[in-house]
Amino acid sequence: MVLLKSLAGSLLFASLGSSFSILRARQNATGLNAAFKTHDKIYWGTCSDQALLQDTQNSAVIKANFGQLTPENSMKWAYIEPTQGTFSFTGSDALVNYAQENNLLVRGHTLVWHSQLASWVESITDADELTEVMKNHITKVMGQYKGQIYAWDVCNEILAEDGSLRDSVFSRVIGEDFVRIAFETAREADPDAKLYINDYNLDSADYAKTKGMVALVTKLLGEGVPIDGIGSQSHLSEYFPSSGVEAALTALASTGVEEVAMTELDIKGAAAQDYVNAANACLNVPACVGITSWGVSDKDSWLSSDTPLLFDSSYQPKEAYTAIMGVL
Ligand code: 9MR
Repeated sequence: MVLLKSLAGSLLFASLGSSFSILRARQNATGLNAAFKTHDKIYWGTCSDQALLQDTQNSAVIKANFGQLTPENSMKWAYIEPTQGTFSFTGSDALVNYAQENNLLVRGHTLVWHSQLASWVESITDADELTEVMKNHITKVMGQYKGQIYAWDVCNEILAEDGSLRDSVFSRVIGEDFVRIAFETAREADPDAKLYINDYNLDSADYAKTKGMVALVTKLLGEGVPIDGIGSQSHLSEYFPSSGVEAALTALASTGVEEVAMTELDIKGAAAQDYVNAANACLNVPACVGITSWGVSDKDSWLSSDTPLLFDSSYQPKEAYTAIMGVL
């Protein structure tokens, strides 16, 4: 009898448990990330950092709608290695911990970038010294999060608008080879992370910079440089409209790179049709694994006055959000 009772109890418990999890699954499926994932994509994410993750309204929207986080600033060189050999992981640890607690993927951003670079790096003039500094930076930062990062922006914004290599301390002092060295160092530091080259204004297949990116990645892949993905930041406006994105992603994918992603999506004015076009662009390009919105609320966008995001300043979903959910 006791046995029967406990058996009945555990059956009841099991059935309650499964209806709870079905309910939870249904609730999750109402969010943007879950809806996007039903189309064979890996994530729809956003950027954030410690202060915004502690904001309860912001955090609630993230938990309900996003499946991936990019640190907006905390992993940039100026913050993470402000003086040589001194690493400050407080902000980035907070983001990675939040992501793990909430089952979110992380895109690491970014290792080699001319901007938000520590001034001590800018003043290096010796190629061997800068190579060692770059390798050490990549190894230490990636090592801190080894096995915990889905993808890393290894090189960010290294092209000029005409498609040539941008002038930076890295290109000036080391030459183009800094790109190969950076990717090879990154592969060694965390073999499981997808390694990305990331840039902006790659939103039109005909644009010189997009062509330059296609040529560079094709060449580097031919030389065996371990690049897994091309990130197209996707800061869209009248200059780079949503209508060009699908063809541009297709061109980037034609390099033979394993995956492409829209890594910093925002759209001036946030017209519903523009957001639908952007979402469809990723949906229609098989190599596109995901979209990252560059922020949650217009209030916190770097382009706040352009109101470019999916949630307004009061964290309410905008028309563009509803339109995307309609498509999904
Ligand atoms: O959104 C970021 C903003 O908070 C910073 O002040 C700014 C500094 O350059 O960087 C912004 O993020 C940039 C990203 O790291 C790289 N692509 C362009 C983004 C918008 O400027």
